[in-house]
Amino acid sequence: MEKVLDEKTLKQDALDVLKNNDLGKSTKPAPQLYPHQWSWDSAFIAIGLSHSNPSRALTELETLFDAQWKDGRVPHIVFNPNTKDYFPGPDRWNCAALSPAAPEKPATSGLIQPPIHAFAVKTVFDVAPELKDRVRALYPKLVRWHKYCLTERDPEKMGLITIYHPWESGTDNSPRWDSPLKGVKVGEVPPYTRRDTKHVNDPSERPSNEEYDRFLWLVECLKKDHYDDAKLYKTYPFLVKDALMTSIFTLSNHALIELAKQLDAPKEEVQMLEGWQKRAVDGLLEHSWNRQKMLALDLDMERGGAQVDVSTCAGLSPIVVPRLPAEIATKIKEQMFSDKFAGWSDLKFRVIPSTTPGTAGFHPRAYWRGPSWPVISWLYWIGLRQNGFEKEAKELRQQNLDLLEQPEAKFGEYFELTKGTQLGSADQSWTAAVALDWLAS
Ligand code: 9WN
Repeated sequence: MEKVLDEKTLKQDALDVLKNNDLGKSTKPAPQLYPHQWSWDSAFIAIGLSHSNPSRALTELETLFDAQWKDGRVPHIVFNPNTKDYFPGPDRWNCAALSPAAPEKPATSGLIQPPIHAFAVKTVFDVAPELKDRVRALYPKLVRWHKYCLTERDPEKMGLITIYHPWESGTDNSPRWDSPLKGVKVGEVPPYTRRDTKHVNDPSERPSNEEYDRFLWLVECLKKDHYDDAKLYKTYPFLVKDALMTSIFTLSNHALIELAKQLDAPKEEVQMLEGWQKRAVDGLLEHSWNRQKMLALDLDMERGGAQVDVSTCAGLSPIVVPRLPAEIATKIKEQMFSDKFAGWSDLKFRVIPSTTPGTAGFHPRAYWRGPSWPVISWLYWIGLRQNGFEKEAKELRQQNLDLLEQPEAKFGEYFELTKGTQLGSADQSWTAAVALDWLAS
């Protein structure tokens, strides 16, 4: 067996990945597959960079928030004008022409991704209090972002964030979306050429052409309604309350409340943030948490808010909810290390599968349908520690580091479960970033 990398080498390699993917004021998620700035990737990247260069870490988020829309949404992609090698690019989204809320420049997509940014800003601020003025300047933008999530994306006031597209979830091809997507009748999609499949070893690790047609049809529907939330809510064919997105919101919103206090924000504003926190936590526990399955499930709003019954890593997401009731935290921890997830007997490393092996929609190599994403293990490592499960957190960290220390792991985007083989892109920024945070902890 080939010798594994030592931690010092792993750290240097991780720093090199981030340096090579650095676009100046933001970082691309991967050298070729993802050549622009992605929203939640940048938050993880900032956390990874916080240990070596907190100022650059904050720049990452400042650049992202410079592209914030007037309605508060933070776009899932901010386009890098120096590359054309990505589809769908700025012309296909056409946001500035279609929506008065979109910035003229930079060009962005019209979707969102999980709001982990306030948590990242707080992480950077904790290690670099001297950045207070810059954090103060970002703070109101974070408040507007959270407001967007819990108003425009939750007109029912259920406390759960609605997504319009699997790309918003960050877990694009998860079986979570199979049933809601079935209800979408695909119309005429303008012609296009995929570029993503040429940047991976095996195109079957990426979504299929049929799935891509569906994704692009949804983009056409968003454009027809000018990315206007009120209109979309009436006519749009894919409205799903996302459990993972909402759990992440509570983690981040809790950090935002702490930031508000540190920055002496007005009392009423702190109370408003606390109100959102309560609403989101209650929403998750009342509507999404399924006691029998011991998983948080998404709600399909096109089917009267029915829970989508699948077993994926998103189901474990309430572990990141601050002040989660101990009884639920224990159930999630047990579930996480059961044979459905990190305790599955065929795993080479005891990391968290994106979908429970053998269940509906599972595929050992396909996108979000089985393989493990280190970034998800990292998120749940945070959650385990937050709930006092130190032993399990330590073990999860070590197993992920063992996986990443294989010389052929190369900071993969995701990994096959039984052999630990690297899949998707190599040199993925957020994988390097979470490795840096694990190594620093
Ligand atoms: C579409 C960049 C992004 C991540 C997502 C991941 C993947 C894009 C894609 O890559 O999504 O946004 O083309 O598959 O699913 O979580 O932010 O790393």
